Amino acid sequence: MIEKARELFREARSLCVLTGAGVSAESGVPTFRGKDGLWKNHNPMELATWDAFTRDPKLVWEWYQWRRGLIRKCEPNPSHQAIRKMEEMKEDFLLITQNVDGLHRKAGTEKLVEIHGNIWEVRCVGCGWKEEVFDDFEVLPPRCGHCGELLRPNVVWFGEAIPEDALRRSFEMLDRCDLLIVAGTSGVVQPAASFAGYVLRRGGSVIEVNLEETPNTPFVTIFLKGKAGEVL
Ligand code: BJW
Ligand code: ZN
Repeated sequence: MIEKARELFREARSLCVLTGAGVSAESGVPTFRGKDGLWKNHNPMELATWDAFTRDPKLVWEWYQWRRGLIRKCEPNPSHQAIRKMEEMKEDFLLITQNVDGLHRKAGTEKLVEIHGNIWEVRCVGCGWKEEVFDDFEVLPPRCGHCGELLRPNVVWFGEAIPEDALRRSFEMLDRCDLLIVAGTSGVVQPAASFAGYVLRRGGSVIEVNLEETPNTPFVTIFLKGKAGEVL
């Protein structure tokens, strides 16, 4: 299997990589659907919504502040580094990540699209002002210095659209890549969950790397079971 995967990798002129929370797990970032996904008994799937934010912005911000504190201490792991090396090896390359932690950028990857946004960026729900903030907020929920409205993390919650530019850049690559490597994602959150099927239908190859099988597994060209940091 790994030999066949190597061959597909070598032959690919155009390489796309799609990552999910499993790729950051080895850096110490909790996954969403894993056993460590709960925070103070709250399900992340219920916190990552506009509804939760309007109901209780302080609670949602406490969750994000906790995650930001945790991620701040995390370093890229061998998965992030392997993907950066792949970028060096292939002239036509794009990383599509669902991760908001910024670890791929920290590892040096430049050709990347963060389709679910970035946890270090905040956006004003009133005037749309955006900025990167690395430090903790003293008062939660934080407010905009320009208009006084609530600031929110600049991430994509359930029911919200993926930013148009991110989706356009993703599909430009999904439309032309010879190989898509899908690593560390449970393959249940749309639209990323359909990228593997999309590439396969147009004749591209797909290698999936995961600790366990996912809804994508029956359809991929090669499934490599194992830790992303080792397999990649
Ligand atoms: C390892 C490992 C190791 C562990 N090595 N592996 C069609 C059908 C049904 C529903 C929908 C649909 N289209 C849209 C929807 C609704 C919804 C959706 O998909 N719901 C499903 C859950 C049913 N999608 C949306 O709402 C999306 N928006 C959208 O489609 O908009 C349409 C629209 C158009 C126009 C106008 C308006 C709307 C948006 C989805 C946003 C997702 N947001 C989150 C939060 C981001 C912010 C934050 O971080 O706080 O994104 S939810 C969460 O899930 C996060 C993740 O990026 C995402 C995916 O999770 P991921 O990465 O797969 O992690 P896990 O934990 O699930 O899996 C980890 C995997 O790693 C596991 O498989 C492990 O085995 C593995 N693993 N360690 C290798 N060491
Ligand atoms: Zn504002």
